[in-house]
Amino acid sequence: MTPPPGIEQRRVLNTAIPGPRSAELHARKNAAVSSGVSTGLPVYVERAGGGILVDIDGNQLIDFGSGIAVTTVGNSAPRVVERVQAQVADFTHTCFMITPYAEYVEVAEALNELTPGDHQKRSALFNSGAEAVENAVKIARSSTGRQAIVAFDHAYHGRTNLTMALTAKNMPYKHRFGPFATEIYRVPMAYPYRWPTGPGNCADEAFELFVAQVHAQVGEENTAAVIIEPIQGEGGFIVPPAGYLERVADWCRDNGILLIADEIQTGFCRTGDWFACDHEGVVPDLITTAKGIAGGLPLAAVTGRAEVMDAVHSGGLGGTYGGNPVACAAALGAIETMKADDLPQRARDIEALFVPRLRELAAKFPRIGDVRGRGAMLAVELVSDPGAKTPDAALTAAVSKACHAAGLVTLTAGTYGNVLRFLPPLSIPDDLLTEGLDILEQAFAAAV
Ligand code: PLZ
Repeated sequence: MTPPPGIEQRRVLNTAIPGPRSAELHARKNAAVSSGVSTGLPVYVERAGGGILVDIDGNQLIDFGSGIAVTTVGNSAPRVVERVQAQVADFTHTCFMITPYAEYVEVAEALNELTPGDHQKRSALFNSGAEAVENAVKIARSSTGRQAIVAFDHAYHGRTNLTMALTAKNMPYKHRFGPFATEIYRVPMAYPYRWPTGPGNCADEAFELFVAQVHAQVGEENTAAVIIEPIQGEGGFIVPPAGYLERVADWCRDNGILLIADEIQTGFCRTGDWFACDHEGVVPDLITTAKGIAGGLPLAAVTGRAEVMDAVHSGGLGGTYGGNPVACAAALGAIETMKADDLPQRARDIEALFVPRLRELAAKFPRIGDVRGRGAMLAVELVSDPGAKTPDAALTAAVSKACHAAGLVTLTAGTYGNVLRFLPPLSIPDDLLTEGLDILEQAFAAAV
């Protein structure tokens, strides 16, 4: 992939991280912005592209975060920039619900073609991932005439009221923000590393528990939908065992329950396929997408079976900005880039480069309890005691902090805060990946 012109693809440390200008701006941030909005690494960014973030002190950081899995095609990817610039000069907004435009229809057509399954589909566009999830629930309830929604332990679906109810983790997402939406039920997740009787039993036992709990505590005939992230994101990059998703999908179908795949983090080439469901041959009834879809502009979608999507009464779905023309233009540029540059393959190449290094690290540092993920969505889970698998959030924070100080942007995740996750933009060159992994290794050596 060609990075945008002008940003040299190399790490540069001019000052301490964060530098003095960032520190100054951060003081202004603290005076102007609600302290409820926190920042993981307060370096203030001026430009970004390829695999590099340039800050206002002239430092160049290696990006292993993609703004939480958003800049899959890279920041300011050339085809995104070109389309957005043209669109913003043509018109910026009409409201699709009033006087529509072609770009929205083209994005819907692309989603219907690219998402799993070759059945008839329809799409609707929104602004954020949480809004897409809310609408998927509305559509599922409307089309089934049922109310209950089943979500999983460790799930993350957003921060709005309904999606907080779907999200599992209290701190920081839900604490003191209740009461939450009703008719949401939670079941155990198939989490191989932490499955009580061992990873080998996880698929069967987790599936049996899921079926038994929905039957006993909700009732199949009351259940509109089961919502699952095919690889859980914020919850800790939990990859269910092979076959588990397919069994859940089959069981849903047998019971007239819709399966909603939340591919907001996993979608659009991130995991080495267009969608994570593709890897397992699973075809969900509804799929939510956002993040990587539009190269950094806010856009989200629900795509699903035509008869499900069309069951909603006319005018029942919408919003002032949903499918904004500039965001749609960005999506068309991002999708064109994914196709032209074969980004699913690029994500698989990143996995091939990354995973052996992570396994070597795990052999060297036994407090890396698990290495997991797929494509360019990879993680290590850290424990203080490998036998007892005691989560080690302090070590995770220390390693992440050391990476930041060395100019590598890393993110953490996990219900227990003990997962280091890696989500590089697919536009990052190999030598920056290798350099980032060297920094990670040094960070472990210093912290353990
Ligand atoms: N579903 C699977 O990963 C967003 C959240 C960051 P929005 N994940 C990043 C934070 O702390 O707020 C996400 C996701 C999955 C839904 C969402 C929500 O997407 O665009 O943030 O609303």
